[in-house]
Amino acid sequence: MFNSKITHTEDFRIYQIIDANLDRAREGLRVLEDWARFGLGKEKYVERIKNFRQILGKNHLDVYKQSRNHVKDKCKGLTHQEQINRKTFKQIISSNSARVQEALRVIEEFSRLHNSELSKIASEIRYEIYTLEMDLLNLSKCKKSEEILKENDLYVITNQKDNLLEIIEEILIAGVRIIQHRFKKGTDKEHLEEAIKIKNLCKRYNSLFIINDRIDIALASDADGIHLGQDDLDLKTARKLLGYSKIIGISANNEIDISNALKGGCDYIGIGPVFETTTKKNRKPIGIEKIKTLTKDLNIPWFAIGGINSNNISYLKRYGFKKVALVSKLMNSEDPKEDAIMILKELSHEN
Ligand code: TZP
Ligand code: MG
Repeated sequence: MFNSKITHTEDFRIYQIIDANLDRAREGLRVLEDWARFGLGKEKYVERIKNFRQILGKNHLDVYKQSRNHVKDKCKGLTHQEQINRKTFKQIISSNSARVQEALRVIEEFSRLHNSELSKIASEIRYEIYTLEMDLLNLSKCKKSEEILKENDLYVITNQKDNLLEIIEEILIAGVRIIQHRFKKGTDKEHLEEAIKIKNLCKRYNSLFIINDRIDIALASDADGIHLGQDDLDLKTARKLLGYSKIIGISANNEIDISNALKGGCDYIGIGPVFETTTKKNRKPIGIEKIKTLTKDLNIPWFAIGGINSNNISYLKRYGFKKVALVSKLMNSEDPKEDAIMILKELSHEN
């Protein structure tokens, strides 16, 4: 409750501190809110931050605002070099979260004696800002991966090869930006070692690095995401283990699997085999028409897979397929760079 009996100069200074810090906290929150809104498009976070701003707004009493006129602030307008150096969204999120947390801490301390309610509110919001900051940072990282997924139409999956790193570098040079590491034979140690090497290559070329099947290898190699089939660990468990900063892709070939993948919040879907494939010999193609029907209302990226090569891409494109994933065409290529360039060209052609 606000205790209005205190009215000497010292109290005006306290009110002024609270006034300045309420402004600081609300401004910092506004920066975070706008990032959640325009940068991430995350309504849930926008509402949460707006709610904090409104609570602080309601508690920004006139006595605090009026104190501005009573004591002159000699340090007004000072800017720290750090503020000028802030460039990345990560720096902006972190520094504004810190600004809000610090301001709330000051409010909490200075309002304790005359406005215990505000002190409590400041303390509660401050705690929430710690997790909010982590969420915004993780979501922002994910956003970058989401953009790569959205903007790139060729997804290349690896096979085990002696010269795999060379092949991968060639196709990265060609402009491929999504690589999935598929490792079926060998020890976990070999798996992780190879994953880390490919991850470092992908990082150099600003490309997404996805691990097939294995969440432990994805975590240990700090991959950008995981690709799971219907018999692998379920999406909910994967999300729990990987958090929101990682991409999760799902192989889904029927209405139910697609609907479950969407409900579970997967980031992209792989659908196939569209044609006969030697990479998964026992799988019958599901065909173009079926895939067209299944993907009619899909509003996340999806990749057709299975038996795709430079000869059938234009055919797929005529059916409205925009994104493809492939293994053998590039893994068994005599000239992976040249073939990757050809396929990328085919995919980018307007029909
Ligand atoms: N999932 C469905 S088909 C397939 C996978 C992993 C293999 C595709 O391989 P290829 O060599 O591009 O036909
Ligand atoms: Mg699998």
